[in-house]
Amino acid sequence: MTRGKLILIEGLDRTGKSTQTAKLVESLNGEASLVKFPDRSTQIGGLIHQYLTEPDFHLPDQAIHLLFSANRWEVAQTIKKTLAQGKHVVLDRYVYSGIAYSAAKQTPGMDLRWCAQPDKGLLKPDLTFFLSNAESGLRQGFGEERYESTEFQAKVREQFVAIFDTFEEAAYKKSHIVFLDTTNQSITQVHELVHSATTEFIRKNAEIDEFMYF
Ligand code: NYM
Ligand code: MG
Repeated sequence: MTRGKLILIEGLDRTGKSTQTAKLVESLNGEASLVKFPDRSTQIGGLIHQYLTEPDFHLPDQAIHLLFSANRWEVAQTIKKTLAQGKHVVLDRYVYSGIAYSAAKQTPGMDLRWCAQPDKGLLKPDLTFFLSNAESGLRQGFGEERYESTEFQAKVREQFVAIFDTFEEAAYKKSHIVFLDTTNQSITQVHELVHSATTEFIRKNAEIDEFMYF
């Protein structure tokens, strides 16, 4: 039996990641499980949730960055076990969000390389979708959490571009990345694109059995 595939949906806030990851898992008919980052249900996730939702909850940029990474390490073994059992894992955000949101703060010393370091050794996705939507800032609820301002999202977008354009290629073996602009597309249309690209990828890469790491 070959291992399951690690499939990631990334993007800025309110671009439809949670909807699309849930629909993808459902459409894979029990062959996949969903993992969302941050996982707010753990102790570390609880601190992250407080940081995101309580303006008076202060943490140094370095500390919250390491907590987001620790939150991934908490479930790293579970993800690997699931894949080893032949089941796919669909991720709602992962390492790239970790790097992009922290680097966007432009805190002295926290460049892409620094931000990428704590996630070194985590499993690398086989297939990544990057969702963008010109109207994401208009979605309901936008602005409720830290980082949800049009200004900051523009900075995060720049960091995502830098990661996928140059840094990713230089630092690691490149994984498959699909860029999807979902502006003016319905949930169903986006889902059909994501689903068909995923099933085709799984079919074409069925024999790939070695794990890839950041
Ligand atoms: N976020 C998410 C980070 O800053 N670093 C990370 O490593 C991860 C996984 O958390 N604005 C930020 C991006 C989001 C926020 O995520 C909450 P979501 O998907 O909106 O619940
Ligand atoms: Mg959000």
